[in-house]
Amino acid sequence: MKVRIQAEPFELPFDTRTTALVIIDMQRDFVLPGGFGEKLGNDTSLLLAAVEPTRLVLEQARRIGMFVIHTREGHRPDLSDCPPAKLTRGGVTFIGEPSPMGRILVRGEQGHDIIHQLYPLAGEPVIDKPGKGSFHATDLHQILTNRDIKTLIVCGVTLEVCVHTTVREANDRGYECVVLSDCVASYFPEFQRVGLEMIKAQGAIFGWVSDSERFMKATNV
Ligand code: TIU
Repeated sequence: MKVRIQAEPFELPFDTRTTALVIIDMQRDFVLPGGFGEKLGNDTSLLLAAVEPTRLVLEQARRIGMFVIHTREGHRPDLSDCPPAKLTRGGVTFIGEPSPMGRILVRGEQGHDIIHQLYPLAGEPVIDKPGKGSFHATDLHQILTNRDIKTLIVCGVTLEVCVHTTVREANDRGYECVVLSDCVASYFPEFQRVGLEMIKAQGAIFGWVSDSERFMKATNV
């Protein structure tokens, strides 16, 4: 299905058959108290605003048969894939430490998994990534290439960290990325505002910005 989405800085045509919805790191460790996000000193409640709009977009994508991919940031239990510089970021180690949701950012732990509202269905690939970007040290590009994916509709957290890194990586690999402003969130309101501005500045320097409502309009045909 060929559609057009209203977006900034300008409307973008895409084909739903060559488009993927990518939901980045909607994990308990970032979104709920007790996990990595809170340990870093953040108010995790700010991220909850993105959950319901993302749920509606996910429901719509599933309804129209759009390819859906989820990502999770985290590490092997022995932390052998965690760079020392990441482990001690800020001079304090949280990754791998115990929390009320299990060991922080460790695969297989409760906190590492995706929140129930956005839980993947069977058949929707889940990309486990050791970095902030979803392409670094993962098979995401291969999976997208195999499906002939050209356009990414991007949701998730946090905007200025894993969403930005992923969109920048995707743009350099030739994908057109549309970030849905109400389906992404930051621990810092100022970063949310300026993070969206950065993406669409200079004639969509590395992507487009739209929102869940305009995604619905574009795909309700
Ligand atoms: N700290 C922060 O804002 N984000 C991360 O560490 N990872 C993601 O953005 N997923």
